[in-house]
Amino acid sequence: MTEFRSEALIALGANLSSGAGSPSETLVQAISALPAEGMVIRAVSRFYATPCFPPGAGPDYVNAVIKVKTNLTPEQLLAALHRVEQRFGRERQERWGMRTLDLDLLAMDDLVLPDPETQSRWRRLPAEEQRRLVPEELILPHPRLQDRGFVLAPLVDIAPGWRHPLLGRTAAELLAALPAAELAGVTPI
Ligand code: PH2
Ligand code: MG
Ligand code: MG
Repeated sequence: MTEFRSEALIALGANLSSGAGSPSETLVQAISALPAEGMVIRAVSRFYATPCFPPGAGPDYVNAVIKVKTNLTPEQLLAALHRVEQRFGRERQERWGMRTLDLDLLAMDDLVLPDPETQSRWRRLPAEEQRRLVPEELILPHPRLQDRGFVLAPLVDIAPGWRHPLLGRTAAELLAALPAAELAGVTPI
């Protein structure tokens, strides 16, 4: 079979060296580990050096976004991403904001999970609650996708026409709507 059921967008980030090497080397090796987990890589963005968010919480990141095809369900895909994170991860993460590898599922087809009301509630969460609250269930699209230059800049490299299923805006439109400060220092490597 050459037909895959779904297309997924995945954000990659790292700001600490791993067993694979520098953050960029970790991202390259993490991408090459995905086919064995049931994903076919369809597109890879440029790699970006990005200032850590929130400022001061750790070293700068390297960020990228990829597009994959898969027959995995969203939950299976998330579990596969967690396995790859663990393979490149450290035993402990002492501080929030520092990580050897972060793989975030941004979106899968035009799925909204668990339902539009819940996705919208997480998307509209006030900034101070975003620091404290972590959803226990998978929320799609990723609730912070529209806010982050380090996600939207690489996303627009590979999927400028991807449309947010609830906001109705494309990735390119979301990037254009970002405050300039969100893109300060977001630089292709
Ligand atoms: N990820 C975080 C926290 N802060 N900052 C940047 N620049 N890039 C990230 O990927 C990132 C972050 C938590 O996942
Ligand atoms: Mg993340
Ligand atoms: Mg994550």
